Amino acid sequence: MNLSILLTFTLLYNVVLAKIHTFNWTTGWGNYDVDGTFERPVITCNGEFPWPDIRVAKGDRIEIYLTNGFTDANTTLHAHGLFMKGMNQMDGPPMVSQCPIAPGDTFLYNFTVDDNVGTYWYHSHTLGQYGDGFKGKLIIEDGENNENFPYEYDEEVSIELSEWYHKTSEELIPSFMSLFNPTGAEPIPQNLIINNTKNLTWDVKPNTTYLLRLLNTGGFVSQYFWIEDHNMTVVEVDGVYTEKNTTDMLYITVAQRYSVLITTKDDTSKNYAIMQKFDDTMLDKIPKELELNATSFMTYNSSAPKPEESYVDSLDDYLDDFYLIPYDKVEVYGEPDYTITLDLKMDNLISGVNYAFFNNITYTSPKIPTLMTVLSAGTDANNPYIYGTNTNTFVLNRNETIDLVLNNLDSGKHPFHLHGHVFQLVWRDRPYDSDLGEEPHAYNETESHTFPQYPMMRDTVYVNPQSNFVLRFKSDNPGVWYFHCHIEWHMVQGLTIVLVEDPYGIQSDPTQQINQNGLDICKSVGVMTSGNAAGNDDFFNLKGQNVQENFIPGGFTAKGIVALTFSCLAGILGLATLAFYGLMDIPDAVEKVADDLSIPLTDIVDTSTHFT
Ligand SMILES: *[C@@H]1O[C@H](CO)[C@@H](O)[C@H](O)[C@H]1NC(C)=O
Ligand SMILES: *[C@@H]1O[C@H](CO)[C@@H](O)[C@H](O)[C@H]1NC(C)=O
Ligand SMILES: *[C@@H]1O[C@H](CO)[C@@H](O)[C@H](O)[C@H]1NC(C)=O
Ligand SMILES: *[C@@H]1O[C@H](CO)[C@@H](O)[C@H](O)[C@H]1NC(C)=O
Ligand SMILES: *[C@@H]1O[C@H](CO)[C@@H](O)[C@H](O)[C@H]1NC(C)=O
Ligand SMILES: *[C@@H]1O[C@H](CO)[C@@H](O)[C@H](O)[C@H]1NC(C)=O
Ligand SMILES: *[C@@H]1O[C@H](CO)[C@@H](O)[C@H](O)[C@H]1NC(C)=O
Ligand SMILES: *[C@@H]1O[C@H](CO)[C@@H](O)[C@H](O)[C@H]1NC(C)=O
Ligand SMILES: *[C@@H]1O[C@H](CO)[C@@H](O)[C@H](O)[C@H]1NC(C)=O
Ligand SMILES: *[C@@H]1O[C@H](CO)[C@@H](O)[C@H](O)[C@H]1NC(C)=O
Ligand SMILES: *[C@@H]1O[C@H](CO)[C@@H](O)[C@H](O)[C@H]1NC(C)=O
Ligand SMILES: *[C@@H]1O[C@H](CO)[C@@H](O)[C@H](O)[C@H]1NC(C)=O
Ligand SMILES: [Cu+2]
Repeated sequence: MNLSILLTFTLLYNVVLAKIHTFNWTTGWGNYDVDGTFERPVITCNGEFPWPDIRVAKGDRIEIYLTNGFTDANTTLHAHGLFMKGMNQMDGPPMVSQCPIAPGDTFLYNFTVDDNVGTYWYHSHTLGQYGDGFKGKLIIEDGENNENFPYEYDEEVSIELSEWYHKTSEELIPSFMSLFNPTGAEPIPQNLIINNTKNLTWDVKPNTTYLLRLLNTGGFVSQYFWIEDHNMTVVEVDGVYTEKNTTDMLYITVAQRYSVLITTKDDTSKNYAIMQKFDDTMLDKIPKELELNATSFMTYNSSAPKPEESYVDSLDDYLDDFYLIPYDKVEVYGEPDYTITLDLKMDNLISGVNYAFFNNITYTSPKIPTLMTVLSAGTDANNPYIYGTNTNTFVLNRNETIDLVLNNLDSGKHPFHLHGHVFQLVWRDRPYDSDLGEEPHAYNETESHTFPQYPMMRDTVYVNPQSNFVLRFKSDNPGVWYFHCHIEWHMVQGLTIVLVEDPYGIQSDPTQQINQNGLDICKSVGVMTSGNAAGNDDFFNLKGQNVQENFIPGGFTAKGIVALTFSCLAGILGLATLAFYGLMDIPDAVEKVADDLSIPLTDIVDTSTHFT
């Protein structure tokens, strides 16, 4: 066989094997009782809930026609963890790589899965929508029937974990981002769910090794996960195969995935508890009625009794993912060419609303999707200024080693996700506890640190309270990529940066030009498709750009300004107007504000005048 015949044969062979998976989805609303205690509106797919799984093999093409069936909200879809090489416009975040899809419009997400295998998910990237149910699993087989998976197993099964609210995001966001919530306390979920239900039964066969794919598709709280009297051997995290590591408990932040091997017992006389537990340190308040754990059932024998809940001695003994080793043993990349340092904090702006900041900037969407600014800016595309001064946009050169140093000045844990990449977690510091008088600990770049030889790689990782981590990755994927906290509440508060990676590489790639469908949805939603962050053709004129509110002026404390703004508002507008703006929807709103701020009620407002 000569070379050209061989090549033709190989090409044909590939064409035959690579499948196209087409989905035609319309969003909508329907009423469902997900947790068995309360019926509420959820986001449906073609009128149904939950959303379907996607299962493809590496190399396949996915085509999703997504029609916005809402009457009053935009939407978009993101395939979480997929690299989207050369296909940045299919990544999903609105005003980053595409325009929002307006009601009635259809956008075709058309991409091949070239470089990813393993456990992923898709979800709306429009604020709050995935918490309302717009999400599903996306499993990528490594070869036909997953034949290239590096470990042996008999059966495969997936389990999706999440928290669940009884109110919709539409109801929760206005009271969360309000004067009535000056500490930025996140809404408390009502339940833990599993596979979009509770009390799940997993029927298992004895003497069988299962590949169990676990996904936390929640929008807020991390979960501990364990199965009574069964070990789990981790073999994949976020699409990266690992050396085996056996544990009896996992800690899974929102957006993370773990694949584990579980070998069942050869005795079918007894059933076992599958346990989920909230990381309650992430909850500002723990209401008495909130059940912090949920029990499901690993069932060997349906006529044997259901198990009781299973306890663990300590929640501290979960597998620390820092120590996992990628199966491919990728060595720690060399010294960085470029380092981005981010200081995270939460604070109030002048309106009294609590926001999240990186380096004092709360992400404020540009007027033009950043990818379209890249494509229209010519040689100016490598100047971060044109992307706006309120978007935290960093420009990365092609094929460099990048360090992302994150200093968490906040007392909460945050799970961070980078689009378009997996990164090496080269450093993660321990938690620092303000209750023990410890100050937030920033990463000291001049100190010498020892990094693992084969750092763990994944796409979502948590930072400890008042602590820091260092992520290292290669800028080998030209595109505009979000890096953000995956707690949806913190996204709403602006905890995001944007990486413009190899802008000239984006410009010169024919497949990276915005397609007609992409241009059409912009036109429909009234967004221009060229210009700088302000929509100006003079790229160095940012007049008219979107910016955050002012900081609280010196001399005032956050508490003081909140109290002042609150009493002014109440005084000027009166109670009826506040109610009109939906600000009074929270029961005992004033008491709550006073309590959150630990100040007397009378410091906020003369209650006898305004609130009787
Ligand atoms: C998708 O479904 C809608 C409604 O059933 C139909 O009108 C449309 O033609 C379908 N589109 C494709 C590409 O199949
Ligand atoms: C789960 O079990 C509890 C207690 O028996 C019950 O109240 C609830 O409705 C069940 N939930 C579902 C979704 O089956
Ligand atoms: C949809 O997006 C456009 C463009 O950003 C915006 O002007 C409009 O307010 C959005 N619509 C809704 C309902 O949020
Ligand atoms: C999806 O993209 C591929 C590659 O650009 C193209 O060949 C194919 O026609 C597209 N699919 C549809 C339905 O437009
Ligand atoms: C969880 O749901 C998926 C469908 O999304 C299903 O394939 C799987 O079997 C379910 N897991 C269990 C343990 O029932
Ligand atoms: C789990 O693994 C540990 C350590 O390898 C072992 O001591 C223990 O017996 C195992 N437990 C079960 C239920 O297999
Ligand atoms: C499990 O396998 C062992 C050894 O291979 C065998 O002795 C036992 O009977 C099997 N148990 C069941 C329940 O099939
Ligand atoms: C589960 O939560 C309940 C109530 O919140 C508590 O009484 C029980 O001890 C918890 N069980 C476990 C295993 O943590
Ligand atoms: C497994 O994880 C533990 C930390 O939980 C770590 O100490 C150990 O080195 C890891 N082993 C392997 C082989 O990854
Ligand atoms: C943020 O603002 C504070 C207070 O004004 C200042 O001390 C700090 O240097 C600023 N941080 C950055 C990264 O600009
Ligand atoms: C960048 O790196 C990729 C992957 O290592 C390589 O294929 C590509 O040729 C490199 N590009 C340049 C301009 O060095
Ligand atoms: C950082 O480390 C260097 C070298 O050990 C030390 O001199 C310096 O004081 C440290 N800086 C801080 C802020 O701790
Ligand atoms: Cu966060």
